[in-house]
Amino acid sequence: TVLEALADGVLTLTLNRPDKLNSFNTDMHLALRAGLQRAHDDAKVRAVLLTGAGRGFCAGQDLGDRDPRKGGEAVDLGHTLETYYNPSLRLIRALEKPVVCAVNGVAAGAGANIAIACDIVLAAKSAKFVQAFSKIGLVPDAGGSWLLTRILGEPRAKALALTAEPLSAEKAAEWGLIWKAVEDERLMDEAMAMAKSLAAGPTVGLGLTKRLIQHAATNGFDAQLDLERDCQRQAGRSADYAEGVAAFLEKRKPHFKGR
Ligand code: LHQ
Repeated sequence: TVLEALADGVLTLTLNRPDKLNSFNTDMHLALRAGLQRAHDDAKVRAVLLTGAGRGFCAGQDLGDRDPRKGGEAVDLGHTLETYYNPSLRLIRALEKPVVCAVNGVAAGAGANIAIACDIVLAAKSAKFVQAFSKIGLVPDAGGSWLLTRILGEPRAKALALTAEPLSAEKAAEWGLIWKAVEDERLMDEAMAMAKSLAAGPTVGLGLTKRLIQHAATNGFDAQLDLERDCQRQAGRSADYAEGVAAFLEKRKPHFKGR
């Protein structure tokens, strides 16, 4: 249910239930989590590219799998979040390597919010983002209530979540919810080029940069200055920093090793 491919330091994870618009069932949750865990554990992985197979990116929860009429596990959605969604969201945010998301088609419900939890989001111009939750009596999850509000502010976050109106890729880019909207046929090439370039970068410094920017949302200025000091100390001890400076002074391209 999730295809994994590692090439040039990029671990590509492709959500793969195309006939269900890659909506999540238990298998796909476990497969995504395993892929993200591999990204943490395997030093050969220096960037992740997340995308979907077929015409959609991800339609959120497979509603057939969480039909309250069936009873049992389907009824406690808090359990579903804690057991299946939240671990993956935490892995994406905690991974100290860049995660690029190529939103190839509709991203709805938790699918939209998993996309925007990634570090750099590119979307096909035909893709749209739908906070579908309110249509079925649910609330935004998968980090969406936090991310949307941080990124867009209350007025836009509330309107999107309360109305479930689809947001086009171009509008999402204009609003700063994603990095950019690209022509459909260019999406995968651009996203892969971005992921490869990040994978060839100074992984330690990039990971610490991600950590810093994520902490800025909740730190005060003084705490953030302290965190910058600590992260810069760590980055300054990386082999890639030595290589970056040497390459600059020798007027050549750096060859980063990710350490
Ligand atoms: C689907 C789905 C789907 C099953 C399309 N499930 N089959 C967390 C905790 C626990 C439980 C609840 O949820 C959550 C978080 C969530 O994510 S809640 C939000 C769940 N997602 C939705 O409510 C979105 C439902 N889908 C839609 O609104 C539309 O399908 C969208 C806007 C995504 C796409 O519309 P279209 O492009 O018109 O495609 P379609 O509706 O024709 O869908 C294609 C097929 O995919 C279709 O199956 P069929 O057999 O008729 O071809 C759909 O039934 C199926 N599908 N989403 N979530």
